[in-house]
Amino acid sequence: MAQSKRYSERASAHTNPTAIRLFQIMERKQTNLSVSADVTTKAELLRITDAVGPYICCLKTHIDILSDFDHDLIDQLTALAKKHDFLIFEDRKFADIGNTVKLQYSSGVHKIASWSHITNAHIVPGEGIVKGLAEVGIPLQRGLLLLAEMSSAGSLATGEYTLEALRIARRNKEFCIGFIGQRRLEGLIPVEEKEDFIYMSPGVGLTSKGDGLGQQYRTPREVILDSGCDVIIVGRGIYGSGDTVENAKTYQKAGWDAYLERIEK
Ligand code: S5P
Repeated sequence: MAQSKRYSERASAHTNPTAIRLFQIMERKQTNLSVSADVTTKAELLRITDAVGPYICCLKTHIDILSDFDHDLIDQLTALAKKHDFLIFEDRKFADIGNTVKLQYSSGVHKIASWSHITNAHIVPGEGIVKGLAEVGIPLQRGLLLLAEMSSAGSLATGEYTLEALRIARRNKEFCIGFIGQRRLEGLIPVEEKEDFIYMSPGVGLTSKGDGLGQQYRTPREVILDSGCDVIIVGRGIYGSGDTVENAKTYQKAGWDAYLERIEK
């Protein structure tokens, strides 16, 4: 099972270039932390990114919440990704028919596919959404995560819906590198040989249990060790209060310690 293997071993066995890069970065920097910097100005996003850059494997963005978005921001984020050695994941949560998401991914103001190594999609529209995104993403060697589960209370992504995400990913392995979810799913339907999906899990907090708007938090240990996920996604737990750099270091250590405990089990 993938969860008992080292990230480096998984890098050597994988075929998707983005998945390989992510695993290599995780091993090199000893981090399974992705910071979600959900702020609304370019200056704040760049400041947080430069501060947490050394401690993360991946920066997660919501590019459409920025009130002063411009292409210089993309140039600067790309430069920071090179400087600190991390990937960029635009959390766009595509949710339309294949033809529409293809345009949303490649075009518009944000031109997401041109700079974001990873993006994600809901499976509500069916498999066509993956086919549409893949037409843009595969030639650029990008990776896609499917939302198999959500961290929010009352999420409808459960049961058969969640299993369908796994089935769709299995049929589209060249582009689907994994899931946004709360736990590894492979145990639920038979595992196929040489299959290795990356599980990124949001809703992670060491002190808070929720935010009053439905978000629910678990600790890095619960996410990585108990649920077998690979990457912890942390937002307000890092930039919300206190010292951003110290918080990033704390989550990096908690996530990495849980991973070491998992592979040594
Ligand atoms: O199920 C989900 C999926 C995602 S991608 N629950 C989530 O919270 N997210 C995202 O993770 C959400 O959009 C936000 O950007 C981040 C969590 O932020 P936090 O401040 O609650 O840690």
